[in-house]
Amino acid sequence: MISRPSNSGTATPHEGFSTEQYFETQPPPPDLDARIQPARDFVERWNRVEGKKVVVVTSGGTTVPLEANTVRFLDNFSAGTRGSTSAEYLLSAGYAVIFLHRQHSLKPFSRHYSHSLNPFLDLLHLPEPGASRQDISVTNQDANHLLPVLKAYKEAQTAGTLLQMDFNTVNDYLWILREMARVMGVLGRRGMFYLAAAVSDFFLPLDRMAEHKIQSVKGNLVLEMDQVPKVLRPLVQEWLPEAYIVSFKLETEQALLIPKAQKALTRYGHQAVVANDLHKRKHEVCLVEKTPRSGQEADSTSEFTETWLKLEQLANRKTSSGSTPEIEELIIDELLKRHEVWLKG
Ligand code: 9Z3
Repeated sequence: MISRPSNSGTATPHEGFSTEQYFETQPPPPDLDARIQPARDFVERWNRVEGKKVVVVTSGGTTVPLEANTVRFLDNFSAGTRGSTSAEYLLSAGYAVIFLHRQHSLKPFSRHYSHSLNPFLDLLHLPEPGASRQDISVTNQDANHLLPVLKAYKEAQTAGTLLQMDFNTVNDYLWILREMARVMGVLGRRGMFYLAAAVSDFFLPLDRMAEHKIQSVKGNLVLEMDQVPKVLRPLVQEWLPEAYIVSFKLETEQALLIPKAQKALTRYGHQAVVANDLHKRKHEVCLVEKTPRSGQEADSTSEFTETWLKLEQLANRKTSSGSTPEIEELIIDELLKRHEVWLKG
Protein backbone atom coordinates (compact mmCIF):
# COMPACT_ATOMS: atom_id res chain seq x y z
CA MET A 1 0.00 0.00 0.00
CA ILE A 2 1.32 3.45 -0.84
CA SER A 3 1.52 5.56 2.30
CA ARG A 4 0.04 9.03 2.14
CA PRO A 5 2.11 11.69 3.89
CA SER A 6 0.23 14.34 5.84
CA ASN A 7 1.64 17.18 3.70
CA SER A 8 -0.11 16.10 0.53
CA GLY A 9 0.77 19.14 -1.58
CA THR A 10 -1.24 22.15 -2.70
CA ALA A 11 -4.17 20.19 -4.09
CA THR A 12 -6.17 17.37 -2.54
CA PRO A 13 -6.70 14.42 -4.84
CA HIS A 14 -10.38 15.20 -5.25
CA GLU A 15 -9.85 18.80 -6.31
CA GLY A 16 -7.40 17.72 -8.97
CA PHE A 17 -4.41 19.70 -10.13
CA SER A 18 -4.76 22.79 -12.25
CA THR A 19 -2.05 23.09 -14.89
CA GLU A 20 -0.28 25.75 -12.80
CA GLN A 21 -0.41 23.62 -9.65
CA TYR A 22 0.89 20.68 -11.59
CA PHE A 23 3.99 22.52 -12.78
CA GLU A 24 4.53 24.09 -9.34
CA THR A 25 4.47 20.75 -7.53
CA GLN A 26 5.80 18.14 -9.95
CA PRO A 27 9.52 18.48 -10.71
CA PRO A 28 10.83 18.77 -14.27
CA PRO A 29 13.03 16.03 -15.69
CA PRO A 30 16.55 16.92 -14.43
CA ASP A 31 18.03 17.47 -17.89
CA LEU A 32 15.07 19.33 -19.39
CA ASP A 33 16.97 22.31 -20.73
CA ALA A 34 19.62 20.18 -22.45
CA ARG A 35 16.93 18.01 -23.99
CA ILE A 36 15.10 21.01 -25.43
CA GLN A 37 18.17 22.74 -26.87
CA PRO A 38 18.26 20.71 -30.12
CA ALA A 39 14.61 21.67 -30.69
CA ARG A 40 15.42 25.36 -30.20
CA ASP A 41 18.18 25.08 -32.79
CA PHE A 42 15.97 23.13 -35.16
CA VAL A 43 13.10 25.62 -35.00
CA GLU A 44 15.45 28.58 -35.28
CA ARG A 45 16.99 27.07 -38.40
CA TRP A 46 13.69 26.29 -40.15
CA ASN A 47 12.10 29.54 -39.06
CA ARG A 48 14.64 31.32 -41.27
CA VAL A 49 13.37 29.44 -44.32
CA GLU A 50 10.45 31.38 -45.70
CA GLY A 51 7.18 29.50 -45.69
CA LYS A 52 8.66 26.36 -44.10
CA LYS A 53 6.12 24.61 -41.92
CA VAL A 54 7.21 22.84 -38.76
CA VAL A 55 5.19 20.22 -36.93
CA VAL A 56 5.56 18.59 -33.53
CA VAL A 57 4.25 15.03 -33.71
CA THR A 58 3.72 13.30 -30.36
CA SER A 59 3.64 9.54 -30.41
CA GLY A 60 3.37 6.46 -28.21
CA GLY A 61 2.15 5.99 -24.67
CA THR A 62 3.22 7.65 -21.43
CA THR A 63 4.15 5.71 -18.30
CA VAL A 64 2.95 6.45 -14.78
CA PRO A 65 5.56 5.34 -12.26
CA LEU A 66 4.38 3.88 -8.96
CA GLU A 67 7.72 4.31 -7.20
CA ALA A 68 10.31 7.12 -7.36
CA ASN A 69 12.99 4.44 -7.78
CA THR A 70 10.79 2.94 -10.45
CA VAL A 71 10.35 -0.79 -10.64
CA ARG A 72 6.67 -0.74 -11.59
CA PHE A 73 4.67 1.63 -13.73
CA LEU A 74 1.31 1.78 -15.50
CA ASP A 75 1.39 1.91 -19.26
CA ASN A 76 -0.97 1.79 -22.21
CA PHE A 77 -1.24 -0.07 -25.48
CA SER A 78 0.06 2.55 -27.92
CA ALA A 79 2.89 1.29 -30.12
CA GLY A 80 3.51 4.61 -31.84
CA THR A 81 2.26 3.45 -35.24
CA ARG A 82 0.00 6.46 -35.79
CA GLY A 83 2.66 9.00 -34.89
CA SER A 84 5.61 7.42 -36.70
CA THR A 85 3.61 6.76 -39.88
CA SER A 86 2.15 10.28 -39.88
CA ALA A 87 5.64 11.76 -39.42
CA GLU A 88 6.76 10.11 -42.66
CA TYR A 89 3.84 11.56 -44.62
CA LEU A 90 4.44 15.00 -43.10
CA LEU A 91 8.11 14.85 -44.11
CA SER A 92 7.20 13.89 -47.64
CA ALA A 93 4.77 16.83 -47.73
CA GLY A 94 7.68 19.19 -47.00
CA TYR A 95 7.28 19.77 -43.25
CA ALA A 96 10.20 19.89 -40.85
CA VAL A 97 9.18 17.37 -38.19
CA ILE A 98 9.94 17.20 -34.48
CA PHE A 99 9.05 13.67 -33.53
CA LEU A 100 8.42 13.54 -29.78
CA HIS A 101 7.99 9.91 -28.94
CA ARG A 102 7.89 7.43 -26.12
CA GLN A 103 11.31 5.89 -25.66
CA HIS A 104 11.61 2.63 -27.63
CA SER A 105 8.29 3.05 -29.43
CA LEU A 106 8.07 2.99 -33.23
CA LYS A 107 9.96 5.66 -35.17
CA PRO A 108 9.60 6.98 -38.71
CA PHE A 109 11.30 4.73 -41.30
CA SER A 110 12.70 2.13 -38.89
CA ARG A 111 9.08 1.25 -38.00
CA HIS A 112 8.93 -0.72 -41.28
CA TYR A 113 11.49 -3.09 -39.82
CA SER A 114 10.32 -3.38 -36.23
CA HIS A 115 11.77 -6.34 -34.37
CA SER A 116 8.39 -7.96 -33.89
CA LEU A 117 6.71 -7.40 -37.28
CA ASN A 118 9.50 -7.48 -39.79
CA PRO A 119 12.90 -8.11 -38.20
CA PHE A 120 15.54 -6.56 -40.43
CA LEU A 121 17.94 -9.50 -40.01
CA ASP A 122 15.38 -11.62 -41.85
CA LEU A 123 15.88 -9.45 -44.95
CA LEU A 124 19.53 -10.25 -45.21
CA HIS A 125 21.13 -13.23 -46.87
CA LEU A 126 24.45 -14.69 -45.91
CA PRO A 127 27.24 -14.56 -48.52
CA GLU A 128 27.70 -17.72 -50.61
CA PRO A 129 30.34 -20.01 -49.09
CA GLY A 130 33.75 -18.55 -49.91
CA ALA A 131 32.39 -15.09 -50.79
CA SER A 132 33.51 -12.06 -48.82
CA ARG A 133 31.48 -10.63 -45.98
CA GLN A 134 30.69 -7.55 -48.13
CA ASP A 135 28.41 -9.84 -50.13
CA ILE A 136 25.59 -9.85 -47.63
CA SER A 137 22.52 -9.31 -49.84
CA VAL A 138 18.87 -8.37 -49.81
CA THR A 139 16.49 -10.19 -52.15
CA ASN A 140 14.97 -8.24 -55.02
CA GLN A 141 11.55 -8.44 -53.53
CA ASP A 142 12.71 -7.03 -50.20
CA ALA A 143 14.79 -4.36 -51.95
CA ASN A 144 11.63 -3.12 -53.70
CA HIS A 145 10.14 -2.31 -50.35
CA LEU A 146 13.37 -1.20 -48.70
CA LEU A 147 14.53 1.25 -51.38
CA PRO A 148 11.82 3.94 -51.06
CA VAL A 149 12.01 3.75 -47.26
CA LEU A 150 15.79 4.06 -47.33
CA LYS A 151 15.66 6.95 -49.82
CA ALA A 152 13.15 8.92 -47.78
CA TYR A 153 15.15 8.25 -44.61
CA LYS A 154 18.43 9.43 -46.15
CA GLU A 155 16.73 12.48 -47.65
CA ALA A 156 15.40 13.53 -44.26
CA GLN A 157 18.81 12.94 -42.71
CA THR A 158 20.65 14.95 -45.35
CA ALA A 159 18.16 17.81 -45.29
CA GLY A 160 18.00 17.80 -41.48
CA THR A 161 14.21 17.86 -41.54
CA LEU A 162 13.63 15.29 -38.80
CA LEU A 163 14.45 15.80 -35.14
CA GLN A 164 13.64 13.00 -32.71
CA MET A 165 13.15 13.54 -28.99
CA ASP A 166 11.88 11.08 -26.44
CA PHE A 167 9.91 10.89 -23.22
CA ASN A 168 9.04 8.14 -20.84
CA THR A 169 6.73 9.22 -18.04
CA VAL A 170 3.64 11.38 -18.30
CA ASN A 171 5.55 13.95 -16.25
CA ASP A 172 8.38 14.09 -18.82
CA TYR A 173 5.76 14.44 -21.54
CA LEU A 174 3.97 17.38 -19.90
CA TRP A 175 7.14 19.31 -19.16
CA ILE A 176 8.57 18.75 -22.62
CA LEU A 177 5.28 19.67 -24.29
CA ARG A 178 5.14 22.98 -22.41
CA GLU A 179 8.72 23.77 -23.42
CA MET A 180 7.98 22.83 -27.02
CA ALA A 181 5.09 25.28 -27.02
CA ARG A 182 7.53 28.02 -26.00
CA VAL A 183 10.00 26.98 -28.68
CA MET A 184 7.38 26.79 -31.46
CA GLY A 185 5.84 30.20 -30.73
CA VAL A 186 8.15 32.06 -33.14
CA LEU A 187 6.67 30.21 -36.08
CA GLY A 188 3.19 31.67 -35.65
CA ARG A 189 0.71 30.00 -37.99
CA ARG A 190 3.43 27.95 -39.67
CA GLY A 191 3.60 25.73 -36.59
CA MET A 192 1.48 22.63 -36.17
CA PHE A 193 0.98 20.27 -33.23
CA TYR A 194 -0.19 16.74 -34.06
CA LEU A 195 -0.93 15.18 -30.69
CA ALA A 196 -1.15 11.45 -31.38
CA ALA A 197 0.52 10.27 -28.16
CA ALA A 198 -1.72 8.32 -25.79
CA VAL A 199 -1.38 10.43 -22.68
CA SER A 200 -2.38 8.97 -19.33
CA ASP A 201 -5.41 10.61 -17.71
CA PHE A 202 -4.17 9.71 -14.22
CA PHE A 203 -0.92 10.02 -12.32
CA LEU A 204 0.54 9.63 -8.87
CA PRO A 205 1.84 12.94 -7.47
CA LEU A 206 5.39 12.84 -6.22
CA ASP A 207 4.45 13.49 -2.59
CA ARG A 208 2.30 10.35 -2.52
CA MET A 209 4.66 8.15 -4.44
CA ALA A 210 6.60 5.46 -2.57
CA GLU A 211 10.30 6.21 -2.71
CA HIS A 212 11.43 2.60 -2.97
CA LYS A 213 10.06 -0.59 -4.44
CA ILE A 214 6.64 -1.26 -2.87
CA GLN A 215 6.91 -4.39 -0.73
CA SER A 216 4.33 -7.14 -1.12
CA VAL A 217 4.57 -8.11 2.57
CA LYS A 218 2.39 -5.09 3.32
CA GLY A 219 -0.66 -6.72 1.70
CA ASN A 220 -2.83 -5.53 -1.20
CA LEU A 221 -1.84 -2.53 -3.24
CA VAL A 222 -4.48 0.20 -3.27
CA LEU A 223 -3.85 3.10 -5.58
CA GLU A 224 -5.57 6.44 -5.69
CA MET A 225 -4.44 8.53 -8.60
CA ASP A 226 -5.01 12.16 -9.47
CA GLN A 227 -6.23 13.45 -12.78
CA VAL A 228 -3.59 14.73 -15.15
CA PRO A 229 -4.46 18.37 -15.88
CA LYS A 230 -5.82 19.04 -19.36
CA VAL A 231 -2.85 20.91 -20.81
CA LEU A 232 -4.57 21.19 -24.17
CA ARG A 233 -6.45 24.20 -22.82
CA PRO A 234 -3.39 26.38 -22.00
CA LEU A 235 -1.57 24.98 -25.05
CA VAL A 236 -4.29 26.34 -27.33
CA GLN A 237 -5.42 29.38 -25.40
CA GLU A 238 -2.22 30.74 -23.83
CA TRP A 239 0.96 29.08 -24.99
CA LEU A 240 0.36 28.78 -28.72
CA PRO A 241 -2.74 30.62 -29.89
CA GLU A 242 -1.47 30.84 -33.47
CA ALA A 243 -0.41 27.27 -34.18
CA TYR A 244 -2.61 24.75 -35.98
CA ILE A 245 -3.41 22.19 -33.30
CA VAL A 246 -4.75 18.70 -33.92
CA SER A 247 -5.59 16.41 -31.02
CA PHE A 248 -6.70 12.77 -31.07
CA LYS A 249 -9.67 11.29 -29.27
CA LEU A 250 -9.62 7.61 -28.51
CA GLU A 251 -12.70 5.71 -27.39
CA THR A 252 -13.75 2.09 -27.22
CA GLU A 253 -17.49 2.86 -27.38
CA GLN A 254 -18.41 4.08 -30.85
CA ALA A 255 -21.38 6.09 -29.54
CA LEU A 256 -19.09 8.31 -27.44
CA LEU A 257 -16.56 9.03 -30.14
CA ILE A 258 -18.03 11.99 -32.03
CA PRO A 259 -19.72 13.67 -29.02
CA LYS A 260 -16.45 13.53 -27.06
CA ALA A 261 -14.46 14.91 -30.00
CA GLN A 262 -16.96 17.77 -30.33
CA LYS A 263 -16.77 18.43 -26.61
CA ALA A 264 -12.98 18.67 -26.80
CA LEU A 265 -13.21 21.23 -29.62
CA THR A 266 -15.73 23.29 -27.68
CA ARG A 267 -13.69 23.13 -24.48
CA TYR A 268 -10.27 23.86 -25.85
CA GLY A 269 -11.01 25.79 -29.04
CA HIS A 270 -8.36 24.13 -31.19
CA GLN A 271 -8.63 23.40 -34.90
CA ALA A 272 -9.28 19.67 -35.33
CA VAL A 273 -9.79 16.39 -33.52
CA VAL A 274 -9.05 13.07 -35.14
CA ALA A 275 -11.52 10.69 -33.51
CA ASN A 276 -10.66 7.01 -33.54
CA ASP A 277 -12.18 3.86 -32.15
CA LEU A 278 -9.56 1.55 -30.64
CA HIS A 279 -10.48 -1.44 -32.79
CA LYS A 280 -11.08 0.38 -36.07
CA ARG A 281 -8.29 2.93 -35.81
CA LYS A 282 -6.21 1.46 -38.63
CA HIS A 283 -8.99 1.60 -41.20
CA GLU A 284 -11.33 4.43 -40.25
CA VAL A 285 -11.08 7.73 -38.39
CA CYS A 286 -13.20 10.85 -38.32
CA LEU A 287 -11.82 14.35 -38.63
CA VAL A 288 -14.02 16.60 -36.50
CA GLU A 289 -13.85 20.39 -36.85
CA LYS A 290 -15.89 23.46 -36.10
CA THR A 291 -17.61 24.74 -39.22
CA PRO A 292 -16.62 28.33 -39.90
CA ARG A 293 -19.46 30.62 -40.97
CA SER A 294 -18.76 32.26 -44.29
CA GLY A 295 -15.93 34.77 -44.14
CA GLN A 296 -15.17 34.07 -40.46
CA GLU A 297 -13.01 31.74 -38.41
CA ALA A 298 -14.77 29.04 -36.39
CA ASP A 299 -15.78 30.06 -32.87
CA SER A 300 -17.72 28.65 -29.94
CA THR A 301 -21.05 29.14 -31.69
CA SER A 302 -20.06 27.21 -34.81
CA GLU A 303 -21.55 23.87 -35.78
CA PHE A 304 -19.37 20.81 -36.34
CA THR A 305 -18.18 19.19 -39.54
CA GLU A 306 -17.30 15.50 -39.64
CA THR A 307 -15.12 14.05 -42.37
CA TRP A 308 -14.87 10.27 -42.28
CA LEU A 309 -11.64 8.88 -43.68
CA LYS A 310 -11.57 5.21 -44.62
CA LEU A 311 -8.73 3.04 -45.79
CA GLU A 312 -10.78 1.81 -48.74
CA GLN A 313 -10.50 5.34 -50.23
CA LEU A 314 -6.84 4.46 -50.88
CA ALA A 315 -7.63 1.27 -52.79
CA ASN A 316 -6.70 2.80 -56.15
CA ARG A 317 -3.57 4.53 -54.93
CA LYS A 318 -1.24 1.54 -54.63
CA THR A 319 2.37 2.66 -54.72
CA SER A 320 4.98 1.30 -57.12
CA SER A 321 6.80 -0.41 -54.24
CA GLY A 322 3.60 -2.33 -53.51
CA SER A 323 3.56 -1.09 -49.93
CA THR A 324 0.29 -1.45 -48.06
CA PRO A 325 -2.00 1.59 -47.93
CA GLU A 326 -2.04 3.46 -44.62
CA ILE A 327 -4.84 5.61 -43.26
CA GLU A 328 -2.31 8.20 -42.07
CA GLU A 329 -1.83 9.18 -45.74
CA LEU A 330 -5.47 10.30 -45.82
CA ILE A 331 -5.28 12.03 -42.45
CA ILE A 332 -2.21 14.02 -43.46
CA ASP A 333 -3.66 14.87 -46.92
CA GLU A 334 -6.69 16.41 -45.26
CA LEU A 335 -4.71 18.26 -42.61
CA LEU A 336 -2.28 19.75 -45.13
CA LYS A 337 -5.13 21.45 -46.93
CA ARG A 338 -6.52 22.82 -43.69
CA HIS A 339 -3.16 24.05 -42.45
CA GLU A 340 -2.74 25.93 -45.76
CA VAL A 341 -6.05 27.68 -45.20
CA TRP A 342 -5.10 28.41 -41.56
CA LEU A 343 -1.82 29.97 -42.75
CA LYS A 344 -3.67 32.46 -44.89
CA GLY A 345 -6.13 33.31 -42.10
C1 9Z3 B 1 -4.71 8.31 -30.44
O1 9Z3 B 1 -5.92 8.27 -30.39
C2 9Z3 B 1 -3.88 7.50 -31.42
O2 9Z3 B 1 -4.51 7.45 -32.67
C3 9Z3 B 1 -3.62 6.05 -30.91
C4 9Z3 B 1 -2.66 5.40 -31.90
C5 9Z3 B 1 -2.99 6.10 -29.53
C6 9Z3 B 1 -4.93 5.27 -30.88
P1 9Z3 B 1 -0.90 3.49 -32.03
O3 9Z3 B 1 0.19 4.30 -31.39
O4 9Z3 B 1 -2.31 4.10 -31.51
O5 9Z3 B 1 -0.89 3.61 -33.53
O6 9Z3 B 1 -0.86 2.07 -31.55
N1 9Z3 B 1 -4.02 9.11 -29.58
C7 9Z3 B 1 -4.59 9.96 -28.58
C8 9Z3 B 1 -5.09 9.20 -27.40
C9 9Z3 B 1 -5.38 10.09 -26.22
O7 9Z3 B 1 -4.75 9.96 -25.22
N2 9Z3 B 1 -6.33 11.01 -26.36
C10 9Z3 B 1 -6.86 11.77 -25.23
C11 9Z3 B 1 -8.26 11.30 -25.01
O8 9Z3 B 1 -8.79 10.48 -25.81
C12 9Z3 B 1 -6.91 13.23 -25.55
S1 9Z3 B 1 -5.34 13.95 -25.73
O9 9Z3 B 1 -8.89 11.74 -24.04
